[in-house]
Amino acid sequence: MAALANQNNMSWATFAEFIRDEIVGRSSLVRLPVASLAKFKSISKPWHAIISDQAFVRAHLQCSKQKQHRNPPSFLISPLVLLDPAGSSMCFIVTNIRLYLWLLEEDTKKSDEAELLYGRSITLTPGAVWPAQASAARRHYNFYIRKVNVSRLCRQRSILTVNGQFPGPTIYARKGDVVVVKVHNHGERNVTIHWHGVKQPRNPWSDGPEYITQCPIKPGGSFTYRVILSEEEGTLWWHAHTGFDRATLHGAIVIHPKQGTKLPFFSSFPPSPLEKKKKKKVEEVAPIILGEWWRDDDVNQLLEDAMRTGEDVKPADANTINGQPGDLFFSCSSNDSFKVRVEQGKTYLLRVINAGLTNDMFFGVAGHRLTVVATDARYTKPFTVDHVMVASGQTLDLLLHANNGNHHGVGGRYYMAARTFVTDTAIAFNNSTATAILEYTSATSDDEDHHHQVMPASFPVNLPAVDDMAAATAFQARLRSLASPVDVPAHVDERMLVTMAVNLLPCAPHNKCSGPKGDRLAASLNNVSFVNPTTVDLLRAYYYKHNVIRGVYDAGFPDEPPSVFNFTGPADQQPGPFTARGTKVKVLEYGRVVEVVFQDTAVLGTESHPMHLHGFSFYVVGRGSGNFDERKDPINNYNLIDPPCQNTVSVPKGGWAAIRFRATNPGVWFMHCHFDRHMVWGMNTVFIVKDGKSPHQKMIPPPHNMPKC
Ligand SMILES: [Cu+2]
Repeated sequence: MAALANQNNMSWATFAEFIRDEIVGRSSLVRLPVASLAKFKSISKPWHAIISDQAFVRAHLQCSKQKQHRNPPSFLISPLVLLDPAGSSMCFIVTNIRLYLWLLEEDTKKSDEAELLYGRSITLTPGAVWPAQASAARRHYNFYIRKVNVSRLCRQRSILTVNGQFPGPTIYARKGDVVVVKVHNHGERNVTIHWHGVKQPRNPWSDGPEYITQCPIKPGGSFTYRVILSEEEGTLWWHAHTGFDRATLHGAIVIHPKQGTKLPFFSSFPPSPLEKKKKKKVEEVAPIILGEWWRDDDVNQLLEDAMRTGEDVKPADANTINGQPGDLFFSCSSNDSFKVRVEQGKTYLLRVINAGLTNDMFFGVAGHRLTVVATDARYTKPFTVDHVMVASGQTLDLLLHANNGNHHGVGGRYYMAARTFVTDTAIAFNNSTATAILEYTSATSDDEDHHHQVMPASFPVNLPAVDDMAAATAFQARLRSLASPVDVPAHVDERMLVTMAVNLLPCAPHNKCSGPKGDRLAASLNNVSFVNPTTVDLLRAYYYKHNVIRGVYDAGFPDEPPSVFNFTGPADQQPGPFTARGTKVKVLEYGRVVEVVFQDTAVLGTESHPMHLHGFSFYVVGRGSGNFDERKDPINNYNLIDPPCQNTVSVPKGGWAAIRFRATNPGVWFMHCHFDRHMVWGMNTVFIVKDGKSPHQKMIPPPHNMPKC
């Protein structure tokens, strides 16, 4: 292996040998070491093939025994990874392999059976027999997007779902797995799916935001996403990245530790000496997804209305926990409340995800404290609280010790509650609290319902008020990475100060707008209100260098705001509310260390913003109120020892937050406010991270079936 990795030019024969050594004798499928394959360049005549670009190898396997009866196992090997188009695991043991070299032309990549330009086959028999070996698994899911009717808040509505489920199916995987998800669009509109918080190393092709990394999947079409897990462990989620579709198209991604490794936390805090010796088991329950519900409206209709009129988007009517508003405010939903059943004495892992479109949320459980152990699929130093604040897009892993059952540990009932946290109460907002039920059962009791009916649930007494910023700030300030010190970069190559504002755009001539002062609401970063391209996605434009001819984007996203003002000062010190549109991106050389300071402004009013970056997790090295002071704040208010590692940072209202990351993931990566109405108004930009010099620092080639615009 080492010998191959040092070889820049590898002959077809050497390559074939290498593949055989990797595959034959193993349980398929196996992931090939990326670095060595990327270096394969055959220049031996007559096969002028450069594997690192547009070539694929099709492999036909012979098996000792097939796992499923299908056609003879066959799959494509891209230069870097194995693709499994059939969507099934194949052999118990590979006994033989036949390889074909395929060269694909860009324009022929419409179907699996692209034109064979050059071909050569070779059959390899095992030189030795290896035992079947566990490696990173490949997991397969099929997502069928379709509408179903559901009833909430006494109304029936038709909503978009994955596989008829709301929330959608949970993806289960282990750290380092590859999850292959074929999305079939059986709906009536374009759709894409994003794997929120998954780094997708060198693979922006499967990231998902519409017109950023792909053209949407049209009705009747399908696309296979390859979700490459790497450093993530804990809870992430997936959601649609088209319009407001994610209101109902979302679900959890649960990433367990690798086989043989354990969760790094204890089942009670502080841990008993016995526990320190032997970690106790933590029970899993269904992920807890917080969302929002509009009683009478199709969310995409609301979006269209808002885009037409320039007005704000109508707030949701209710918050939800796993799709249910609960029974606190909404009597007609009371029988459908989501329930978590627990047994006295056990410790439960609650995976809380805020999938809300417009709201951050407070979450708490009556009669129980919660121990935070992870956020955004990264472990934290454990700390115990009465309630948490989870910003839109963020996840929290919480331990709940079930020590409060009544009647010999059976029959206690407690509300779990999710309340809106809002920072600008001058704007109309959804002032509601969703509830679910935590109830104690006995493992042996067959009389559970009796207990549940007689016990009224109690409400979490300490849940903060809807606008309790102090509670939210105090909670976020306690997040720290589990390790100390972490590998936060000490030296910064690129500093960016990025102001965030809600703005206005002038109403187009002959239009009638009903936003503030007869104009349209908009939003911006550094006074650029981002617009998606419409005829091609940015990734394609960048990769195929279409930008030179077609001017799809402008590489001039500014490193600082166009003017310096008292960003968070009184209204009379703010610049005019108008902004300008542009598709401006920031281009980064591979490996640069970037620091972004997000600075809220009071242009049309201060507000907190959950800023989400695709393709990276970043360290949140500082947060503060008022205007960022570049001389004092890095010294006084930064944590470079154990800052939390997140993919979504809650930038405080009227304040700032600083993040750092290394640009070691080549690709095209969206960065945006996770409040969807701010995103569609333009509070976004894109990082293009260029390829590095060595093969494993380059983007992998596109799959052959990218949807076309
Ligand atoms: Cu925002």
